[in-house]
Amino acid sequence: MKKAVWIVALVALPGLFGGCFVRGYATVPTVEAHVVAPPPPTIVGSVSVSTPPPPTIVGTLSPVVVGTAQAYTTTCNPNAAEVLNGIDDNCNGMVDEGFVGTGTLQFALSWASTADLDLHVFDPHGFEIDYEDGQRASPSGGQLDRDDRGACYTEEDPIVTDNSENVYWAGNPPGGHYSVHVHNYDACNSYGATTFVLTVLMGGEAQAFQATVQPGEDTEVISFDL
Ligand SMILES: [Ca+2]
Ligand SMILES: [Ca+2]
Ligand SMILES: [Ca+2]
Repeated sequence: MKKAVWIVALVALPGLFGGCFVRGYATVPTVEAHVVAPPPPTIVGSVSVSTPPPPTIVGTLSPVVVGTAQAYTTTCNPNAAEVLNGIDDNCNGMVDEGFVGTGTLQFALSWASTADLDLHVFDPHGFEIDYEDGQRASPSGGQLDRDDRGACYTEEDPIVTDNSENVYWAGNPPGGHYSVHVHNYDACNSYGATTFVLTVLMGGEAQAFQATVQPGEDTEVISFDL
């Protein structure tokens, strides 16, 4: 076979034998580096997170006083320590933070007698949030996280000088009609009416009201539309 014929054969061989023709030299394979990002760290255990500032929500706070409640003037001081008393002591737009939950909407009830008062909040869906099992948290996100029993059940709550109940929405509360009641569930060793302060806080703005409630009485204190 002549030289030209051999060249044609060598070129045609890979096609004839399924591409198995091996040339007389080898190429060095290229190794591509694939960098795989590590998975995000897994947080084990609890993480201490400082209390965030209250989120702002759309709407204005304009409670309607239904009963005999009067506006109650509170004072605050940025340098004061927050204590459990139903008001914003340190002017930071949160009531009793560190003791109870606070958020976009909060209702804080406080009183000084030994009676067992109860805070009842009716949300726009008609759900009644109160101390009873199954009613402490509403599907709309509201919840009662503190129920105080005055001096009635000192075995459960031996401290009777910091009577306070609290209902709050951590996220945005639903729009609609709200109604807040206070019930003098049991006078215990109190005689006559108990004076209380109800503070409503929305988006960092607080208003406080003062009223009295007789033993056994259930009174609607404020209502408003959001
Ligand atoms: Ca505060
Ligand atoms: Ca306080
Ligand atoms: Ca109570």
